[in-house]
Amino acid sequence: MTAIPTPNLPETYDVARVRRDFPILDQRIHGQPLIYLDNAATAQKPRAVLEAMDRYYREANANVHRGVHTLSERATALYEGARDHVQAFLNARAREEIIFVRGTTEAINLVAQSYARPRLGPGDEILITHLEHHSNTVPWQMVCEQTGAALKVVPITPAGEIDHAAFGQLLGPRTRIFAVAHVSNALGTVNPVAELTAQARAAGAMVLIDGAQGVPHQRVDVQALDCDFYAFSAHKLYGPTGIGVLYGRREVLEAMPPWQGGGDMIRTVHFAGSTWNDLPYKFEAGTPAIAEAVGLGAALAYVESLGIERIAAHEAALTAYALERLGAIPGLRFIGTARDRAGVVSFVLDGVHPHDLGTILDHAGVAIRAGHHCAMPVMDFYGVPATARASFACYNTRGDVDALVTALEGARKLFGGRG
Ligand code: 7TS
Repeated sequence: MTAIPTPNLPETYDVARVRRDFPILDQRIHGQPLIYLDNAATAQKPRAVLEAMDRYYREANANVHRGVHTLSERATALYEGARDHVQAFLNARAREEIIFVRGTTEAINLVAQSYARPRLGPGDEILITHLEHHSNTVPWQMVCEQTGAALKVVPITPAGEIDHAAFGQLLGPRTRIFAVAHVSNALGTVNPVAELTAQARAAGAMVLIDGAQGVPHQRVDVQALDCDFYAFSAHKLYGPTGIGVLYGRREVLEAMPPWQGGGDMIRTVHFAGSTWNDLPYKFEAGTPAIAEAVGLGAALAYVESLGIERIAAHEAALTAYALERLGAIPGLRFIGTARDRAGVVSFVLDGVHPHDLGTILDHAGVAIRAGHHCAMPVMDFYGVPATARASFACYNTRGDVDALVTALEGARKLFGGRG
């Protein structure tokens, strides 16, 4: 197994130095310096990732696991090296537990179709929560439709936290799967996933954690969490789009049938029948996203070089500053006020539709997301059609927050806001 290199951690977090690693940040939008605050949608990529992918295509491009020629061996070593890297990053027991997929969405669909669909039937329940992204809702709705199982939803409190008492009541002998976000992308709530997992597993349920917003912002140890599945996307973790990871407990993955059929996932193919390859290849049909895996490996090395704990501390300080400064804007209401939160701040501004806000801010060079954030049930809960959302990454600064506040003040004046 390739160990993650011991990072040479700087004494203090030098955000100016970090910013220089991200070439895209050095540009103007509508004549203003780019302030990128849409990191929950996708994070920007450091030079190390861009160069690793470029180098792969220049020096090693070939298909994996098939050729005996040098380039194929190189490509295979790089692709499998990335898997080792992910294993170390998540502290999984074995490399076979790391399945490369297209992203969080595909990971959850894989579990829904390969784990849940063959096992569930009428009388069984799948438990999710009210703050899930659509990708941790719709695949379960589909599998309920296919199997006759029922979807149950744990309510949230007005602050946007999981209602723990209701969770305890909804969890029961019928609960076969509990699927929960590590961090809500719409509210920023950090869910107490270790505690929830322990409770769900004690009740006999399998646990899937949607880590799309978890992995970029805190250390994740799947053995400590003791979950059955953990899913994330590389592109929110400074890596490329088109690749993500499904971690699965080995014995659970062993017992699951393949999801997609094709090359690489088989051992033998005859018209009378086929047999399946070992883990993890059983779940990786077809030519995988090789350059993207290399990019993911480089992204993990980059994150480790900064230190995920340092990134988390930087983002926490920035979030506290943003809450203080945004909180002082008249007519601004936060959507989601959980005690434990990641670097996501959702809000609405009196008299200004979030979409208009997004456009006005863009003209000031400030990129935020405005919309339902693929979490329509969360919008329903708060009775809003959409929110504006600023989300932070390792390269954001207090100056970025100040620019956001200035742009919001401008928008408020434009729409005749008083205060
Ligand atoms: N789960 C959560 C919690 C997410 O935030 C997202 C993407 C997904 C799953 C799906 O990830 P994908 O990489 O498979 O698309 N969230 C967002 C967002 O907040 N804005 O754009 C995408």
